[in-house]
Amino acid sequence: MGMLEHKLGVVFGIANKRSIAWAIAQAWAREGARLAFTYQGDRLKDNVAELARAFGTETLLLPCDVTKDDDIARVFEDVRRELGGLHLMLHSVAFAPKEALEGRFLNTTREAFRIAHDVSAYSLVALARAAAPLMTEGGSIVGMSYYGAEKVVPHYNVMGVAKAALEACTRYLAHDLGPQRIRVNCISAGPVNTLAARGIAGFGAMLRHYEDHAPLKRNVLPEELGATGVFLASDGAAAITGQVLYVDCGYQIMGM
Ligand code: 0WE
Repeated sequence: MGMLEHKLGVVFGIANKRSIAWAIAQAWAREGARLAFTYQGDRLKDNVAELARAFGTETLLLPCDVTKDDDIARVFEDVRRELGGLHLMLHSVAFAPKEALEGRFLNTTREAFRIAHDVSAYSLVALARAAAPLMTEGGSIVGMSYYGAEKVVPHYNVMGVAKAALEACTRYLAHDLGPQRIRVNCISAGPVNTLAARGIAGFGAMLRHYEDHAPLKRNVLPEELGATGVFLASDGAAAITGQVLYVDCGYQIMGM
C-alpha cells in the first residue's frame, strides 16, 4: 500500500526527464497518487506528454503559463472536472532573463526583477489560491527553493531575491491555509543538473564545490528530492508547515 494512495495531485514545472518536478512526480505516483501535469508552451508539450504516458494514456496534461491568470483558472477548472478534487500540488517553476544571471546584481533591470518575481514567486500565491478550494480534505503544497535565497551565491542574483520572496510566500500561505489543513512547505535543493542549470557558466565547478564542502561529500540525487517530496506530501509531515527543508547533503549548515 503506497503512502499517497487515493491522493490527487497537480504538478507544475516538468520540462524533461531531468526536471526536479519529474523526479518528485514519479515518487508521488509510485506511492499511489493520481497526477495531472502542466507544461509551459508548445515547445515542451511533446516532452511532457511522453513522460506522462508512463502513467497511462488518460493522464491529464494541461498547458499553463503561470504568468497568465486565465491559464491558471482553466487548469483548476479542468482538474476539478477530471480529478474531482485535489490533495497535492508541486510548484517547481522559476525563470529570470539570462542576462540577469550574469554579471552584477547591481545591474538588474526593473523588467528582469519583475519577470523573475512574477514567474518564480507570485505564481505560488496564484496557484495556491486556485488550488485551495479543491483541497477540501486538506492538502500539501510543495515549492522548490535554493540556498541563494539566504546567502549570496555569485550570479544567482535576482533569482536569489525571488527565492527569498518564494520562501516568505510559503510562510504567509501556510498561515492563511493552515485552518483548512492545507500545508505549504518548500524544499531547498542542492544544485541538480537540469535544463535550468544547463548553460549556467561554472555550474560544473559548483557541483564539485558541493562535493568538496557538503558534510556528505556528494551532490543530492533527484530521487532523494522525490523521497522528500513524498514525505512532505504524506501524513508523516502532518504537523509541518511553512518550512524550508534543506535537501543539500548538509551544505547549508557550513560556515566555511
Ligand atoms: O533556480 C535555479 C535556476 C533557475 C533559472 C535558470 C535559468 C537558466 C536559463 C532561472 N532562470 C533561468 N533563465 C535562463 O535563461 N537554480 C537553483 C540553479 C542555479 O542557477 C544558477 C545557480 C544555480 C545553483 C545561476 C547562477 C548561479 C548559480
